[in-house]
Amino acid sequence: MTENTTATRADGIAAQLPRVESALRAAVHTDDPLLTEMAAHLITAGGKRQRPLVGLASGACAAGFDGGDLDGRIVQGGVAVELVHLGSLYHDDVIDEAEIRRQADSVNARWGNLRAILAGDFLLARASEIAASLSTEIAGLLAATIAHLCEGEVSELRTAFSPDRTEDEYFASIGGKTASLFRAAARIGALTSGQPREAVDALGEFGWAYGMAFQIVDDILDLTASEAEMGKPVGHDIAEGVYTLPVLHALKSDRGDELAGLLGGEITDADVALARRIVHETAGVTQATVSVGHWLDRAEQSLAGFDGREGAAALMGLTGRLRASLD
Ligand code: GRG
Repeated sequence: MTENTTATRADGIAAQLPRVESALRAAVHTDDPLLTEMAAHLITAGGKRQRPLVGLASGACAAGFDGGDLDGRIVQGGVAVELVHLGSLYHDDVIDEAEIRRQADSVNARWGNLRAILAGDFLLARASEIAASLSTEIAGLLAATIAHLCEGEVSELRTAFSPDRTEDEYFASIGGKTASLFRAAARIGALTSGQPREAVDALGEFGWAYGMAFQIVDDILDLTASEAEMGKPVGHDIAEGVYTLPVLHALKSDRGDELAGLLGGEITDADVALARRIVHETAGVTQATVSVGHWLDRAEQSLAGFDGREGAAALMGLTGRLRASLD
């Protein structure tokens, strides 16, 4: 299959995203105008809708699907997952005291922490309602995934400001906070399209490996991209004491002691810039990029049983784009 065909198929699935958008808006509507406005705030602000895309494309891996409109249950699955993602962003921005999200004011910056937490709770409640309408298994899966997100976040907090954070601790944390939701997106797409158990598991594997790669890329870009490219402040992880894969590699390099001297506690903006420069001057980013490649290889290998399926071509399009984002 040519790269062009792969890209076209990914775009074909993306053509279903407007259905996700209108269902998202319907899901957050309530009789209270303030709650509706707060709950819709980040939906309006944008976002890449990566998790619904993985869900839709996984649904399109079903045998016999050859394009056209996907079943409404697959769309609703993608909506439930995006609502959990949104809820986690509302809470995360309160935790981090972040002011900007999706190039807009964060909900906490605009309405305060109390309302941001409540609006985040509301999004999780709506996600749970939709999941329960799909099946008991999907409701259980989404609930377990919310627990994994919390575990991932708590494990990140436990190792905050620790230059001794291990790679295993890093991978456990990103598995919980990011990969678990991508895995749920893929499994829900497979379940709502009625695929057999082996297919649900294989697509879940895809989601997990893709989610790991996605978070490592996010972590690399926090160190290498500009504020304009990211639409939010960069170098944020180092300032927050979250030492990500490139930093952990750099700490093991011959510049490790120099870098460790800057880390471990509150840090000035000038020292964040210096720490970023040191990481750049080591092989840390390159080594983390190699790790992204391994996770993406693993994601692609899990699609072996879906050769020729519409959705598999779309998922391959996503891995290809993530690979290219670091070029
Ligand atoms: C209550 C569900 C819940 C969770 C509580 C706060 C928390 C525990 C978890 C935070 C998880 C988190 C924010 C992980 C980061 C994931 C990540 C890579 C976010 C950015 O995702 P993108 O790039 O963002 O897909 P857009 O804006 O494009 O959707």
